[in-house]
Amino acid sequence: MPEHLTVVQLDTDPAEPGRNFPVDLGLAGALEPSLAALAGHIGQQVPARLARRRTESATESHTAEWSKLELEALAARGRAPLDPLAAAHALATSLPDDAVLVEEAITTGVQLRRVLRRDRPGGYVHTVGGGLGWGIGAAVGHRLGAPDRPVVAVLGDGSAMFGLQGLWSAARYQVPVLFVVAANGEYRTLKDTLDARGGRSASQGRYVGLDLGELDWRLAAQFFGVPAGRVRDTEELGEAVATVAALEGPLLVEVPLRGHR
Ligand SMILES: Cc1ncc(C[n+]2csc(CCOP(=O)(O)OP(=O)(O)O)c2C)c(N)n1
Repeated sequence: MPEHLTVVQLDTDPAEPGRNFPVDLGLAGALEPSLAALAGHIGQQVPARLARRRTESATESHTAEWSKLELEALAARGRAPLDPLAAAHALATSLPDDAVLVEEAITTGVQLRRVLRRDRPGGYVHTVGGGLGWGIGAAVGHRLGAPDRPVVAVLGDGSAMFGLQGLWSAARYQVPVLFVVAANGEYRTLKDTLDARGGRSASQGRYVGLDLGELDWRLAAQFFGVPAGRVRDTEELGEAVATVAALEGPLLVEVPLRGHR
């Protein structure tokens, strides 16, 4: 969050504003009438022409940023191991409109949030806490609870190992979920964090205990009875995601990704 911004949090629960992140002003109230009241109030503060100009300029800069990002992602498409932004873009742009994306993808999740259009309520599932291991189970639960919407779970390979047993439930109850494992073979975010701190790991290029090594996710899926494949390029990833609605049971797709170096 840029420092000069004033953060106002509106929530139906008065205990929520400021609970997880600091805010300048907390408001409690039902969202729809509160937003309508705020819009009326702000409408009187800002002249209509100025408001229109600001909206237009924000729209323009957003559109320009979006086009630049999209070009960057498209230029990075190619064969496995995939570029994380290209993979995130292929995934985000192939998702059916009504799909639910359960995202426990850590550094790939950062790229996904840059390119994902989140305009459908309930279409993006994440946690506020940082504990790993919820993603596979949450995806299975989501699909069981709301069977009308296709579910794609995107999981870091490290994260997937914290709740791998959820694949047993997916297989046992034949839950149609597409599990996409972002396989960079490492805990990339922890390496990135060490880089940001500028200590000995970064200067020596030595990251103790943060490599997962060669893991074959097709075999992990097979162990539980979940069919699986490995994508060879960005296009195959897009195809797997685009056809998620046709699944009749679980499917796991391993996506070899470029990692920290
Ligand atoms: C239960 C639990 N154990 C350990 C951690 C610490 N942790 C945070 S991110 C992370 C690595 C995630 O790796 P991966 O899912 O492969 O994503 P990547 O960083 O490579 O994108 C770990 C171990 C945690 N958040 N929760």
